[in-house]
Amino acid sequence: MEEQFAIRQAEFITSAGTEGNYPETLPCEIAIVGKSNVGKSSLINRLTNNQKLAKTSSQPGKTRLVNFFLLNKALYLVDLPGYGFAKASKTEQKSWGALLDRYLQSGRLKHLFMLIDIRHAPTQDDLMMFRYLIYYNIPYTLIATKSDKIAKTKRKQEANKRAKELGAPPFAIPFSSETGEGKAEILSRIGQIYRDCEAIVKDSSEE
Ligand SMILES: Nc1nc2c(ncn2[C@@H]2O[C@H](COP(=O)(O)OP(=O)(O)O)[C@@H](O)[C@H]2O)c(=O)[nH]1
Ligand SMILES: [Mg+2]
Repeated sequence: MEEQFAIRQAEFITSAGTEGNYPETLPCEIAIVGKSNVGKSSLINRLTNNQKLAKTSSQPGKTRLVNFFLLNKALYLVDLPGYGFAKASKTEQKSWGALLDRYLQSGRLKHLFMLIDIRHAPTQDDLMMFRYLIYYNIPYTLIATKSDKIAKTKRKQEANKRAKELGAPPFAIPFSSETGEGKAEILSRIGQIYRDCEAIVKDSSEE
């Protein structure tokens, strides 16, 4: 495993809406997408060991803004609004699409963590989201959430199956915000991404 990104400090910076009021850019920004209730906010809290950092909810569709969290004053972790909440109106769905488009096309993000539920086949929205990120060539890592809900012996296999059903190479990291399973693997992924971001900055400053 690659060296882990050790999170020493984490803070909420700001929420942005469709007007694109994002904070000043940093060389490294990783965003998190997935349907509402899949566990995006819980993942942020587990990674940062702060249960209060990102608001979690058992009521789907509560986060309608792009939330920026700063790690070690060096890297942004971005909580994107969830998709696929059944009760959302057409207008709400449209504004969600506009928000996501605007963010993904801002050129800020270096990597996307796409979260899928380890227990269920991807939804139509998951499939659409995945096609979108392939279309825009966005580097991504798949994370299969709520792994504590299935038997330990099946986790790897089910996570990979979810990835395959999405149309991706058959690999997803099983993760549980309840037990912390997969946390080390995600932190090494962040470490790797962070070092890549730094290398890009170094290259361009030497030109
Ligand atoms: N058992 C279990 N529940 C989880 C896990 N992650 C999230 N949840 C629960 O799922 C619900 C939605 O989580 P949240 O992080 O708010 O999802 P978000 O809408 O994607 O940000 C909450 O009730 C969480 O407690 C997990 O890994 N295991
Ligand atoms: Mg959330």
